Amino acid sequence: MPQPILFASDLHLSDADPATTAAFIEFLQKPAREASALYLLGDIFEYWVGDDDNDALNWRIAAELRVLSDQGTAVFLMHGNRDFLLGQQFATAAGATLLNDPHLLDAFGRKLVLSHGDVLCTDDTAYQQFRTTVRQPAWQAAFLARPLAERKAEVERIRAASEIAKKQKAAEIMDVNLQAVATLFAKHAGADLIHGHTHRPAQHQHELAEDVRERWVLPDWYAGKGGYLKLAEAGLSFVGINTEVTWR
Ligand code: LP5
Ligand code: MN
Repeated sequence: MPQPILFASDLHLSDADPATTAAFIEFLQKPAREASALYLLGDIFEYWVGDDDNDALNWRIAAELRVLSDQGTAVFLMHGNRDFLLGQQFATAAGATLLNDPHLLDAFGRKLVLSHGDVLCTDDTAYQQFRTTVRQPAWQAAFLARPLAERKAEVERIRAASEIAKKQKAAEIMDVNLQAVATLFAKHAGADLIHGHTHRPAQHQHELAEDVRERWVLPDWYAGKGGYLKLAEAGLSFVGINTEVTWR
């Protein structure tokens, strides 16, 4: 039997939530070892200010991912809106491959588009403007050239501004825009979509002109609870971790 492929996102790992770090490490040491590949689709960390941040948690996670990849599970990392500065140094330490967003996967006879999901939230124009700025390579190089402590202080300011901004936004504008989803589907004939970011785990059907596509939304992990998607011969399914949340 071919080994399954697993997908998770939005772990938001930080020293402030040790239960989630423990749950994630248990996930890496158990179900992930039975998989041929693990796709982490962004926001693995609460935030990332550069690969030169020697915070113990960061390198503990790199080491755990390295053990996993060394024993035969291919590890793929996609950037999220909080850890888009994860670089090649971390990827190499983790034995992982960095992916572009979106990434097309062809496995078990089906096509899947993988994305963090933030790019699909096109109604959130303030966020998209922010994203366009901070995703520019020149801007990132200038940010990474600043001292580590300054970068951390800047991120704290942005997080605070983001929390205030989110309180003023209607819930709908922080979800994916259906036209943006349809446009992505149109570019990838016959593919279904897996994404995270919105923290609204569910399986949606999108009726397009020519066919019906599936959109699977990954859950966030918090206080030791989370979950992942498993792709195997039987199809896609959701597996909860320390949670009663179940959905097809
Ligand atoms: O992450 P989440 O789900 O809480 O909110 C996101 C959007 N917010 C963000 C910001 C991150 O949460 C925190 C920053 C991460 C660190 C990045 C590392 C280094 C970068 C260094 C940058 C100097 O992504 C939030 C969305 C929400 O998802 C739902 O989709 O709404 O977007 C915002 O709230 C953004 C605000 O609307 C506008 C921007 C406020 C910040 C302004 C600071 C100015 C700094 C100028 C730099 C260009
Ligand atoms: Mn996110």
